[in-house]
Amino acid sequence: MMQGPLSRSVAGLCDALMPQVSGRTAGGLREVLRRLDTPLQLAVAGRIKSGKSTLVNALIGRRVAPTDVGECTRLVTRFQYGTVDRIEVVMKDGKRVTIPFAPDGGIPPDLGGTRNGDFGRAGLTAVSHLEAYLTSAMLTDVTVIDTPGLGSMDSASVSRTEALLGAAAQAGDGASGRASDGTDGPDGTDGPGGTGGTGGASELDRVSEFAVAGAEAIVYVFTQSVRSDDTKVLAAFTAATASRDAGPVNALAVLNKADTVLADSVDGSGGDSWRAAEILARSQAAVLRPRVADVLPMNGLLAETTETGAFTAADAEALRALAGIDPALFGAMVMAVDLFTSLPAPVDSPARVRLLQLLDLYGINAAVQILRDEPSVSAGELRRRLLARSGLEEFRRRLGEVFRLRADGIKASAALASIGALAASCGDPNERQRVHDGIEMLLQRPEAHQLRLLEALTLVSGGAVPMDEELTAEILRLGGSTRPDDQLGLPGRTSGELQTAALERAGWWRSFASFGATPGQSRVAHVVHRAYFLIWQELRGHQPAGPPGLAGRRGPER
Ligand SMILES: Nc1nc2c(ncn2[C@@H]2O[C@H](COP(=O)(O)OP(=O)(O)OP(=O)(O)O)[C@@H](O)[C@H]2O)c(=O)[nH]1
Ligand SMILES: [Mg+2]
Repeated sequence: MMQGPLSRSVAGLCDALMPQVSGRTAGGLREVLRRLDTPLQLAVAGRIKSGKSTLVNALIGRRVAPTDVGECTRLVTRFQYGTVDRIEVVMKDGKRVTIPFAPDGGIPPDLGGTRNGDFGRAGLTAVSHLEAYLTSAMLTDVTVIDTPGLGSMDSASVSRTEALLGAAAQAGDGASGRASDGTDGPDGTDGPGGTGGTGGASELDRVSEFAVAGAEAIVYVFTQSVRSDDTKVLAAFTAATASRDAGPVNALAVLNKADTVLADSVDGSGGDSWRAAEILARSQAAVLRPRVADVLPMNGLLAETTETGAFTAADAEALRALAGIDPALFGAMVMAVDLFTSLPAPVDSPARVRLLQLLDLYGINAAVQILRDEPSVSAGELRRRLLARSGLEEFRRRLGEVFRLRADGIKASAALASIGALAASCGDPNERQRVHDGIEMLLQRPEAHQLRLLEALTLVSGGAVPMDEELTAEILRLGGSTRPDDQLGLPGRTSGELQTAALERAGWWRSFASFGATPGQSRVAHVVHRAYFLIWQELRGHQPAGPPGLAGRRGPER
C-alpha cells in the first residue's frame, strides 16, 4: 500500500518519537505505523437487518458476506485485498484458522459447518473476528468492514454504551483509544454504572469488537427514517472506531431499502418510492449533516443482485414472461408477496421465489416496466438498467469524493488522533509534552495544512466551535474536496476567477479572525484563511512554501 504524503509525515513523526518514549507508548506508535500502511479502513454500520452485508456485497461485487441469519452476522468481518481468496478466523487469543469458502463462494454462515471444537473449547465465543482476503480490485485502496447490527437501543442503553466507550476502546486497542477526559477508571472491565439492565455486557463486547476493527471512516446504513437514537449511536460508534467524533470528514449515510419507503407518506413523491427516498434522504441530510457528509438513497438488494452476477438470463426470461401477462393481473401480483407467489402466471413457483429474493416486488415491477416498454432488451441490458436504478453508482461516486480522494488526510488525522490519545493516557508529563510538540511541529508544515483544515471541520461540525450555518457550509465545502474550483464553490471557472475568489475569501477570514470572533472561532478562522491562501498560491503555480526548486510543484494535499 502506497502511503500518501501526509501519512508519510505522520509515519516520520512516529519513527522520530519512538526512541524518546516509554515502551507502552512505543508499542502504541508501532500500531499506528502498522495502520498507516494499510488501505483506508471503512466500516459499514447500522441497525440489525438494515442491509449492511447486502451493501458490502454490492460494493465488493461479489456475494460473499452472509445476508441471512447465522453466526457470522454477529461477527466483524474485514474484507481486504489479497492475491489469493481466503478466509481466516481470528481467535481472541490471536490464533488464526483458515476455513474454505462455501460452495456459493461466500463466507459459510456457520463458519463452514465447523464444529465448535475446531476453534477450541470455547467455540465461537472464542472468535474475535473474520478476515476475508479477496482478489477484488475495489479492495486495493479500501478495506471494507462489515459489522454486526445494532439492536434497538433505548436511550438508556445508548448512554451506557457511550459511558463504556473510552474504556472499551482502550481495552480493545491502546492505539485507537479515544482520549476521554480521564474521569473513568483505569481498567476497562466495568464501566461506570456497572452492567445493570439489559445487554450492558454485550454492548461493551460489540463496541470493543468494533474498536478491534480499527475503522477510520464509516458508512452508516439506516432505513426509512432516522430515529432519535440513530444519531447517538452514530456518534458513539464512530467515537469508538475512528478515535474521533463522527463528522463529515469520515462519515457517509445511506437510506437503504429505498424500495420499501411508503411513497404516499412523502409529499412531492408523486407516488414513486425512489423519488420519495430521495426527498427523505435530503431532509435527513439536513438533520444529520454535522455528523455525516451526505445521505444517499439506496436499493441495496437491487445493487447486490445486479452487481454480483446473481442475475441470470433465466431470471430475465422469467421477467419477460411476467411482462407478457395481463397488466391488471400483474398489478395485483406486485401488491403483496403472497399474491405474487400465489396468483396464476406462466412462471413456476421456485422461479418466483427466486425473483423475490433477488429483486423484491419493487425490482420485479421495475424490470417488467422496462421489458414492457422495450421487449427486445437483452438480459445484460436489463441488468444494467436495474443497476442504474439502485443508487450504487452515485454511492460509489460519493465514496470516492468523500473518502478515497481524501484517504491520505483521513488516515493521517486518525493516526494523529491516536498519537494524541496515547500521549493523553501516558503518566509522564515530559513524554506527553514531547509528543505534543512533535504533533505541533508536524502541523506547522505547509503540506500538513489539510490536516488542520480537517480538524477545524470536525470542531465546527461537531459543535465544539459554534459557527453560523453559512460559514459552517463554507468550511465543509473547503474541506470536502481537493479541487480548487469545488473548494471555492465555483466549479468550472477560470484560474483567474478562482484566484480572485480565493484571495477575497482569505482576506475575509483573516479579518474575521481578528474582529468579532471568539478564541475558538479565531483559531478556526486562521486555519481557513491559510487554506484559501494556499489555494491561491497553488492556482498561481507557486510552491506552497520552502526552498524553491525542490521536489517540483505540489498542491497542498495531492
Ligand atoms: N427490499 C429490500 N430488501 C433489502 C435491501 N437491502 C437488503 N435487503 C434485505 O434485507 C435483509 C437483511 O439484509 P442484510 O444485508 O443481511 O442486513 P444486515 O444489516 O447485514 O443484517 P445483520 O448483519 O443481521 O444486522 C436481507 O433479506 C436482504 O435481502 C433493499 O434495498 N431492499
Ligand atoms: Mg450483516
